[in-house]
Amino acid sequence: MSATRFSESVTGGIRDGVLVVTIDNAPVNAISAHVRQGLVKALDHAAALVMVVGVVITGAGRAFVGGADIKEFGKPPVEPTLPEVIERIESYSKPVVATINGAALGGGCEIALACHGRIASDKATFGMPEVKLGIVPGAGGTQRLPRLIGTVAAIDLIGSGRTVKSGEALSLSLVDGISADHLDAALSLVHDLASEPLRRTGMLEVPAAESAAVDAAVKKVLSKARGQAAPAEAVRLVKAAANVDLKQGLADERATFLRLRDSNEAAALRHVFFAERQAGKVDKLEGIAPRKIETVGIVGTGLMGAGIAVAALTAGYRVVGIEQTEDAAAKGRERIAGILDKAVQSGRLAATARDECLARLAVAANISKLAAADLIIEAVFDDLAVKTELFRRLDGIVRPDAILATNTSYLNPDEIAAATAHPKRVVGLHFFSPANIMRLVEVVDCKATAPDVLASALAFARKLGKLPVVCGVTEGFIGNRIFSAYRREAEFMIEDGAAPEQVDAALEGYGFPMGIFTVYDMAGLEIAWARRKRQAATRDPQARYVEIADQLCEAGRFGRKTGKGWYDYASGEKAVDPEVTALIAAARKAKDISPRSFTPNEIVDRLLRAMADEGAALLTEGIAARSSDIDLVMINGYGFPAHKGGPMFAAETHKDMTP
Ligand code: 3H9
Repeated sequence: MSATRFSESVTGGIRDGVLVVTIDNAPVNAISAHVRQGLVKALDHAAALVMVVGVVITGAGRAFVGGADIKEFGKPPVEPTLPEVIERIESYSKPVVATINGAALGGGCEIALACHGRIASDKATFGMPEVKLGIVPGAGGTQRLPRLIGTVAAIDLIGSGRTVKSGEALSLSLVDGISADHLDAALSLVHDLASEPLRRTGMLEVPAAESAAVDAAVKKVLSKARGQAAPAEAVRLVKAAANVDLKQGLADERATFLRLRDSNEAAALRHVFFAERQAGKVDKLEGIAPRKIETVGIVGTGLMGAGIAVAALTAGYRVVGIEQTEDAAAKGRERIAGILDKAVQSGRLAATARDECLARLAVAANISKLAAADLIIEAVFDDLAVKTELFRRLDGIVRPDAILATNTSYLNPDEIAAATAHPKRVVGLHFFSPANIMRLVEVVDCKATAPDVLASALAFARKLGKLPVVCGVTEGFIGNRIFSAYRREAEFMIEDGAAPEQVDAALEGYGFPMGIFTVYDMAGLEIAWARRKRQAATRDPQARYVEIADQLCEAGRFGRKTGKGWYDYASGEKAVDPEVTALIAAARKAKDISPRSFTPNEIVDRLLRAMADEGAALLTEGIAARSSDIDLVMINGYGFPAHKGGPMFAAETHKDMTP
């Protein structure tokens, strides 16, 4: 098969009378201008050759086509546009079959939809993740997908942006077949199709759907939208496909795509997309190989340790859990098995995978079992004496090349490292609870951490499927330091006249799933109280200090678990408590503060500024390497709405500083 080059990224060769067109635009075959130009040239070429019966389109490498080139968004348009290319494919006089060898996402899926047949490999995945970028599909996806798989399934896929594997794609009728020899299967499909009228997706009727099922699918999508525009627009367009002709539906889709593409929301989500791909990249680690990690020791199998164990087991590691007594070890094993069982019940894990995980797990009361571990993570009580004592003991037990990680939230990991004979092998791995679910891990580069230890910690976190963000040593690392500044500012506003429920409502209106005082009650007030008491002696006496949270704790109001905190939970529901209102009023009076009113905009604006200012300090101090890392920490650890881009993005662009 001699190859013809149609553009820098598109080549073709004739096989069995079919032009096999390959898109090769590493790393993900995004549809850059030269891909679009190459595809049109390839179609022109095949149209002119009488001996060619049809065309197969496939991708080089691991992806079929990863979607439109997101880097082109915001730049002047270059002809031909993707809708033009797709229209050309759909109306082509000879059969065009997509051979989907890997990810067919966004515009990649739209190309496949416009073809006259689709054959998937068993590694193929399909999705329309546009809503995750704050946009809707812009090359016919909202109009063609419902014609092929029905309105309800199309609302689910486009509204959620989720990706499906080839098996599910086949059961949805998104593809015509799955084959290990997908290219051969596609060639034979072209020959079959050549003898019959072509099935053009855009010409199909949208199958009738029950309105109750459509309403339920819409409700599900909108319940997760948290104030974002794109999911509602996507759902509207998919529903319209059943009622308007293709041309009108495509025009509406295109106009919506272009409007959303230029919105603040889309800019914020693009920022998050690229921020995630930057995270964990460290210049000084260029060329440094991570150490091999196969067995992970976890000291402490409480809530946090068990969550970490589950994350490590499901990523394929062997895990050795350590407890102080046989009884505690048995309970730890039960806790880990319980989390795995829940994952099976909710369909996130296959029962066979759970059994494999349990076969790789040992929980013992004998710390010497850690001699086999390549990485040891401590998840014991957050107390300096406890942790330093443990690390000192580990020196005599673990292998000389084993890595020691601390999961402390607030203690100084340099002090923990100093307790060992080899501080170079110590690193921080700050997981968020529940550790098997939360994506964020702050990877703490301590004073003495060796580069290959840091590289190993990053590689480990990535293998767990986590989002690792590197940070230096500071009280509370990136997230808790910003959270403290955020909480301090919220308490200032309470003292000045805002009510906790007003602050929470303003934050929820901005897109946080929960306001800060509700979060505070969920987490419990006592840990921060204990820390404030520890810090009392060194606190700047001139700095403003709000006593209200201390007074709530003194009154035994530790949050949800004690039935009351900033709110009252006696009825089972969160309710404003007149006792708290009175306590706040008394605190204001004691300081001669006349309460003033706050608008939701002012509340959000002040909280965003407090976060961004603390973030700027973290950058100046070299604790965070880039402001986008700070955004990721707040989005993935503290509920900051991704569609606002994170506090630093909101501050830098001056967008959405008021909602
Ligand atoms: C769309 O299609 C709109 C259409 O409806 C309408 C148009 C008219 N563009 O994730 P990775 C880069 S919207 C440009 O680590 P993986 C990425 O930045 C698009 N660049 O790889 C990174 O660069 P670097 C809808 C892209 O193997 C490198 O590729 N499509 C794009 O873990 C590797 O990325 C999507 O939203 C892109 N589209 O995962 C799909 N995609 O090395 C987005 C990636 O410099 N992409 N890059 O840091 C993905 O979900 C994953 O990249 C994918 C591969 C699953 C494909």
